[in-house]
Amino acid sequence: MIKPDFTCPLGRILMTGLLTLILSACGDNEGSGSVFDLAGSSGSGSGTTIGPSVPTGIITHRDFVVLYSNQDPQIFDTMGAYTQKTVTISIHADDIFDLTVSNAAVNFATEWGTFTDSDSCVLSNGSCTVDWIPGDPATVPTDCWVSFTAFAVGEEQFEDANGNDLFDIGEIFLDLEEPYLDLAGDGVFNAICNADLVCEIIDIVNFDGTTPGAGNNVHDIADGFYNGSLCADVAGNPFCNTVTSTVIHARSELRVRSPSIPPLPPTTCP
Ligand SMILES: [Ca+2]
Ligand SMILES: [Ca+2]
Ligand SMILES: [Ca+2]
Ligand SMILES: [Ca+2]
Repeated sequence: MIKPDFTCPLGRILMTGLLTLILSACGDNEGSGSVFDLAGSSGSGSGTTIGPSVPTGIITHRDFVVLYSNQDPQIFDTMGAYTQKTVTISIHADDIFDLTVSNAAVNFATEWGTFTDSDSCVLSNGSCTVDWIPGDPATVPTDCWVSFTAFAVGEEQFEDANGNDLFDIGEIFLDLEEPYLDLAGDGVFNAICNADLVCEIIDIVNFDGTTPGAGNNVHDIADGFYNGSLCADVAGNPFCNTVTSTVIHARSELRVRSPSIPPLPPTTCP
């Protein structure tokens, strides 16, 4: 998994997911208010075979990535006047076998600015987009980094150590907390709001299971279970959960700038 480096501006653009890593051996509000169905189906992995894998149709947290049509928009002209620019925000989503997912809804939340048409889109061949424009220049984030979060129903990722396409006892999984909008850019949930009264909380989950898919007015921490469709032994593995999906999310930051701020350097591979 990519480990986000929030000390590096490029790292802050690139990704996001975040999380609590658990060894299974150890035993907003900017949300749209959408209600997700957390029910899932059981997996039936058969291990690596020659020939095409069978798509699960479920987004894995491992491959849920936010991309921007312009990762460094200049929103003020040389006279210091605000210039409205549209940035298209894309999501890329695969399943556990790196096969694209279609027909799943993805929601977006932002720290600042406006989604011009919708804050949600539906995946087609692993991708969909929303359009965003900068907000009131008087309230641009002081650090010029605008936080975004994309979230959707999906499943947690695990390290398939024995290659049987299933989550087994002893394998590592990534236990996800509820989505949030990282206003502070510190990689953790803070119960704060900004001057525009946009808050970090995105209340879309109630992990106690009484009202799955609905909010509970608090930020839920990770539940301690693997939420996914590929448990090898649901009854025998204490880390398997009968709720086989959850709300995954990707956090990202977009830098906006004036002409006095130089463009970001091009990204290079190591
Ligand atoms: Ca396995
Ligand atoms: Ca935070
Ligand atoms: Ca909640
Ligand atoms: Ca979990």
